[in-house]
Amino acid sequence: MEQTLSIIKPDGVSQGLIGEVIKRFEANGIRIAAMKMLQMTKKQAQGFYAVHKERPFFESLTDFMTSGPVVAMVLEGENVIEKNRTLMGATNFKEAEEGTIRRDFATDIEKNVVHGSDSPETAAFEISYFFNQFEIIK
Ligand code: RTP
Ligand code: MG
Repeated sequence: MEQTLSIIKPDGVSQGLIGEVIKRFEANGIRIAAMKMLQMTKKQAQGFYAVHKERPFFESLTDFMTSGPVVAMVLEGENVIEKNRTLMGATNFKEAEEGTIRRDFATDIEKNVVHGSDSPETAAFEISYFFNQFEIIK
């Protein structure tokens, strides 16, 4: 079964959206296989978003992602990488479909509530970045 990494970003946690986001995952047949709350260090955020290190928003993004606690989850289900991306909506909430998490709750292109892996390769890297094999429930 496919797995992906989801993160409820600091703005999602501070807006009180942990339950709302998890409710949407479960209502759509996605299983939570692992979950933890943590506050990332700057180094941890830089490593996580290393693919974006040349982007103009890298500094701001890594500051934002370390600004408060996040909830990291391993999601499991059929086609879950794409399914999660669909539930999240477009990066820019103004372009996101109605009924998506970002359209409903994002406040800014950066403060867009959730992260989701975008391919099987990034999912494998991102899951192992936060979870070891004993923390992922079969
Ligand atoms: P994510 O990685 O967080 O799931 O989001 P994504 O794939 O939809 O977007 P991506 O291009 O990977 O960008 C990562 C995060 O960086 C912030 N961002 N800011 N200021 C900007 O123009 C800008 N562009 C992206 C967002 O928080 C985005 O989710
Ligand atoms: Mg991305």
